[in-house]
Amino acid sequence: MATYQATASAPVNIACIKYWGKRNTKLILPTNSSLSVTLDQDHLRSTTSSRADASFEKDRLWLNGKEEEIERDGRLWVCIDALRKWRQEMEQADSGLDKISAYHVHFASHNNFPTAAGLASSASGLAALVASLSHLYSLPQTPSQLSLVARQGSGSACRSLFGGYVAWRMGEKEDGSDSLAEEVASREHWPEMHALICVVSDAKKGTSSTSGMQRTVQTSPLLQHRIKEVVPGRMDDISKAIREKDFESFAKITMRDSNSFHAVCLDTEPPIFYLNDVSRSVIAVVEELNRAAGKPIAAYTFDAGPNAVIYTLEENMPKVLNLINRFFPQEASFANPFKMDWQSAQV
Ligand code: 2P0
Repeated sequence: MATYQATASAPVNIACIKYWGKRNTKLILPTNSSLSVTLDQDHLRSTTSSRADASFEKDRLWLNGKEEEIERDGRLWVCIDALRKWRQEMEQADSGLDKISAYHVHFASHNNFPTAAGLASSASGLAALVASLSHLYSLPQTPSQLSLVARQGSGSACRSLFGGYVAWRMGEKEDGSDSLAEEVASREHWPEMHALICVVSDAKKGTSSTSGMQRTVQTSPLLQHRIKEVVPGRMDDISKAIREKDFESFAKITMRDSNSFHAVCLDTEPPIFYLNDVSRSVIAVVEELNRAAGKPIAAYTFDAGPNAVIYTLEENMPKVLNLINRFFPQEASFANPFKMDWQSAQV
């Protein structure tokens, strides 16, 4: 008897223009477009295998070896259902195809980085799951079409279906059919770009992104300014910087957008604090490095937690590493509650 299985992996992506806020929480439609860089590194990925079999009694998922429930109408369920419907349509159009859409599917997913390291795993995890099931079903859909599904698993996941520099266009339609990810430039276009991941804390974050961003939507006047006046121009400017490989502009926009995102978190009621003292020291060190260089040669960015990602060109990585090691020595990490670990990634 034929076995139907497929494996796919997807890397973590780190946003330069941040996604923060939904206009539709069910369909996961954002209040602004966003842009990220997908880290092309073997040890920051999720890998998911899916297997369909007539003997399976229900869909099941194991995440890092532990079974997680697939709630009916929950985010995962919605993704599986959407892909299964595409497969059903194919089977209806071509009677020669095996009717595997009728089988239940088992998924096994693992991250090759510690989930507790505070690095977003939902983006890579959901993207890997969608890619894996679409392989299993031999779906003809493009990565952008698949991103419509991954988006409904976790907003940022839609960007992890592409490598390189990726935009998630917020779209205008109410049904979300134009809220999708697309490539701005391939990784090969600007291979000198590197990212340094600085794990400031591996504690689980206090406020989840999902609940935090909706509190911001409900209470922050500053968010309205950000989504209407600030982000649209930045999306254009950073895309141009990427196309022209203009690191100075890329860095300035990236740092300002990270700060803008954390400002709207602070403008939320009650306020959300993701940065800690170490995060702020990283900002100070990078600002000083850039001041001394006379131009931006490194760019910090922070997501919904204290960990820093520093973008820099390969030629400047030794300088950045040297500085980070000097100010945040690894040896001290065990004694220091604000420990800092780092990993260099080519993007
Ligand atoms: C981003 N973040 O653009 C921003 C920056 C966090 C800060 O995408 O509710 O986990 O699953 O759509 O995708 C985190 O949001 O939230 C996020 P849901 P998600 O990367």
